[in-house]
Amino acid sequence: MRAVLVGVWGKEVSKEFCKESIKELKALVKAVNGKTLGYIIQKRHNPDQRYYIGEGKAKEIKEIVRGTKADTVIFDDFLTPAQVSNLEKFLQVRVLDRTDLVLEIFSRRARTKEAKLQVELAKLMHELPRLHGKGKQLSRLGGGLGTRGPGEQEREVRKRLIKKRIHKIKQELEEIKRRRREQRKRRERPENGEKILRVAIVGYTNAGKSTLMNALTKKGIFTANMPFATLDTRTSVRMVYPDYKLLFTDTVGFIRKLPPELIESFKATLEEVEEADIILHVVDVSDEGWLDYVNTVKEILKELNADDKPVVYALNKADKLVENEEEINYLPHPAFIEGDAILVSAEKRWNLDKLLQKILEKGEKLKVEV
Ligand SMILES: Nc1nc2c(ncn2[C@@H]2O[C@H](COP(=O)(O)OP(=O)(O)OP(=O)(O)O)[C@@H](O)[C@H]2O)c(=O)[nH]1
Ligand SMILES: [Mg+2]
Repeated sequence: MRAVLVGVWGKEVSKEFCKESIKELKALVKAVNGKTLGYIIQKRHNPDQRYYIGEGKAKEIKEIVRGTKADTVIFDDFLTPAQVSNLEKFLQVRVLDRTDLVLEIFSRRARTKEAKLQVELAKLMHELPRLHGKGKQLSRLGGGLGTRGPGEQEREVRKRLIKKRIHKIKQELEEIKRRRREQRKRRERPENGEKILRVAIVGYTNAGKSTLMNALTKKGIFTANMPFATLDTRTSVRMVYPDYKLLFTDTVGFIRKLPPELIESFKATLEEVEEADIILHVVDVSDEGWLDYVNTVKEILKELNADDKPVVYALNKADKLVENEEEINYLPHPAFIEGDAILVSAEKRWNLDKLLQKILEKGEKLKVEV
């Protein structure tokens, strides 16, 4: 894939945010082994019905596509099916939006049966309304008013098939969810008076969640410098003192403008977040935009009904800011976080004891309140 990227800023989106978002889109392109040849951003208050961007900009993009020999143009937003087909006709190359790209990464990464089903569900849910849109349009192209356009019947058949498959997948996921719940119950049954604290590790993609989980529990979970390395929820145990059992769950990373179909499909996996006693929010503080990421994650937590849980922030990758563990103490503490944040390095295992201590403190408080 040789891609040109397109972003829009304006009333609600600042130029900086738009540029950050484009940078992230670049990482997503890389994750599917694609190459970004250039990008273009436009200030615009309302998306154009036909092209999303203005016609002048569309012409400019066409020039860039020709000059760079790009084969794909990727929009950093959600396009309507009509916009996609108008743009493809005009630009004469494939047009994708952010959702397409994220879905593609997810489908390449899915390994377990559950993840595969979730991704398939998201793709089908994404396709269904688009099938409809394209249908209408093609029949309009087909000419005569009221006549059925070419292929409409096939689309009807496809639509029925998709609906059936969606139903089937949902049933299967429901079954997996049920089994998972049972497993959880068994795992959480306390033995001889031990205390159990469920900690869900959440955060922006690539923040270091899995690395931290590995460092805390000595599990060998796959980590990588790319978005969405983790798609499966894994839980593992860390004993603290003889009688305190911490159950850590690693989760799929969050991202700005996460396609709603994906949140919906991954709800089963993210149920562990809803069930957790404490949220361990991992942040990559070596990234300039980390505060924006924190807010994105908070918003998604809200959607998962998990925004009222106690949160401990692990401000990760501190090793990129200072030379050694000692110096962490001299880093300014981010004021907005009110004392529940610990600077750590998951990779160098810096400050992990302090982090555990903080989690336990929160846990104790919970038990008192209950
Ligand atoms: N320098 C530094 N790099 C780190 C640290 N923790 C994680 N990383 C690196 O950051 C990258 C992402 O780490 P992961 O643990 O896979 O991140 P994640 O949050 O699980 O990401 P996804 O599962 O893709 O959402 C990897 O290349 C890690 O080696 C850290 O404390 N310091
Ligand atoms: Mg991970």
